[in-house]
Amino acid sequence: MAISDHVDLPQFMDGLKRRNPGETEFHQAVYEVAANVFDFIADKEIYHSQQILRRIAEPDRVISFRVCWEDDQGNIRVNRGYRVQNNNSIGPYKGGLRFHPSVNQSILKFLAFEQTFKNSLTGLPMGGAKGGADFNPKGKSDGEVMRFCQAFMTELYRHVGEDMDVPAGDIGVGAREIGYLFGQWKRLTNKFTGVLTGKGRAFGGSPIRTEATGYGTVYMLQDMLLQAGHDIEGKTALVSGSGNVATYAIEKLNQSGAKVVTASDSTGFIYDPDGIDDERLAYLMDLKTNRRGKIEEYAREFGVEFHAGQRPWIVAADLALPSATQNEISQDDARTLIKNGVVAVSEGANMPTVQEGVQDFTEARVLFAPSKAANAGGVAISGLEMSQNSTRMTWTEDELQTQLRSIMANIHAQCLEYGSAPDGYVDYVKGANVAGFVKVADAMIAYGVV
Ligand code: NDP
Ligand code: 2IT
Repeated sequence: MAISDHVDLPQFMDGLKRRNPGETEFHQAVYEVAANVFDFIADKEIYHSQQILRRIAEPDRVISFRVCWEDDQGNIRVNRGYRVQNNNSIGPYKGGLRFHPSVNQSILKFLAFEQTFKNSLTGLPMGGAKGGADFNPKGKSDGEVMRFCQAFMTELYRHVGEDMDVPAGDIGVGAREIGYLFGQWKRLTNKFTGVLTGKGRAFGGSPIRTEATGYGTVYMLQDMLLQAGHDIEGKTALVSGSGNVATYAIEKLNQSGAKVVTASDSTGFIYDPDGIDDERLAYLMDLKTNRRGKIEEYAREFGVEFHAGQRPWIVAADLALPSATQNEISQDDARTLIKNGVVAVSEGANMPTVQEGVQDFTEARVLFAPSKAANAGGVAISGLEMSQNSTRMTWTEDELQTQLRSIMANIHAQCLEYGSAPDGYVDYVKGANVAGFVKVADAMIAYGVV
């Protein structure tokens, strides 16, 4: 069949939407990749004839199950759990678990699809998956969270394994939840293996896994700025979120000499014009991670502004690191950031910018690192946690810091290889999509039709 006989991008997207009705986040994630990949494969018959993109955009399997547990009042509660195993061409399925009331099949399919390309960019042998539940951990006691995690793993355990599928944390799943999940896995299987990453250091967790995503997002920012002749030192940064990714991004930004003036949660954002220094960051981490409070308390504690129900993008700054959730930068937000002179955006969260916003950043020649490149540091250290568990060894913190820095530099280099435009601008979106695609596609071709 000649290339001209194959479907074009609009036909491909029409088919995807027809087969996955209403799954808007999934459509968005696939479109972003397909737009670049269609250009790249225009003259490469093998990728067309083997239907590679069509195959990657059809998850290997979507598992959905009932999770039944008892709350502190003795009421029976029912949630829906999922695991989307998108693609295991280059390694065991790998990706986080999200516990949030908004979780649905569309969101997990988008995340599992993205994860496939992100994991490929790390250079480590990991396929893509994502899972979670529409469980809301807010306001639940530790006992309720424990019983939920145990009920969730009681079904999930039959679908995961250290060489099959290795989950980790994401929104609403941190050290506490991973501990409960691993404890239940161990009880059900009578095995002690690296079936989850992000574990506590006392039971097989890796040094710097907690810091890795936020740090990596800043390393990507540093490399982009350096490539374009800018310096991070002295720049003002907006961060959204105040969870795992956001707080360690703030820590690394502080270490790099930038000033972070915002942080947020689902209730609004704080604006601290003097900067969230290390002391205030320690307060924020304790508030959000240990006390599970609302960010307004930070504003009260330090006498700064709290903007209820708003996101930080209205504040003028040089750098933006969206690190809360998907689609948190609307097209209007992107335009406001551009108008206020933003130089670079590094996405800590997964797909935090709407498609039209990404286009506006690109047209305005803003340096823009998409999530699959920028936040890959977390899953990269997860991959190294798997290696350490397999060999029953623990590497030193210094070794892992060096590895994380070099993995992020390598991702930056891959983006340059596939995303450099003739005018010198680097299209990191294109670079990441194509570099992530090639490895997975070539493995799939090697396997034949499976
Ligand atoms: P956490 O649960 O630790 O923190 C999430 C933060 O985002 C909280 O401040 C939360 O506010 C806020 N948030 C969550 N949902 C919404 C929403 N719908 N609207 C507004 N604010 C919201 O999660 P992580 O830091 O782990 O994850 C943040 C992002 O980073 C996600 O997109 C995740 O997929 C991505 N990511 C995470 C990795 C990791 O290693 N953890 C790796 C790569 C990407 P509140 O406290 O009020 O709920
Ligand atoms: O989106 C992500 O990369 C994560 N939530 C981390 C996945 C992992 O397996 O560490």
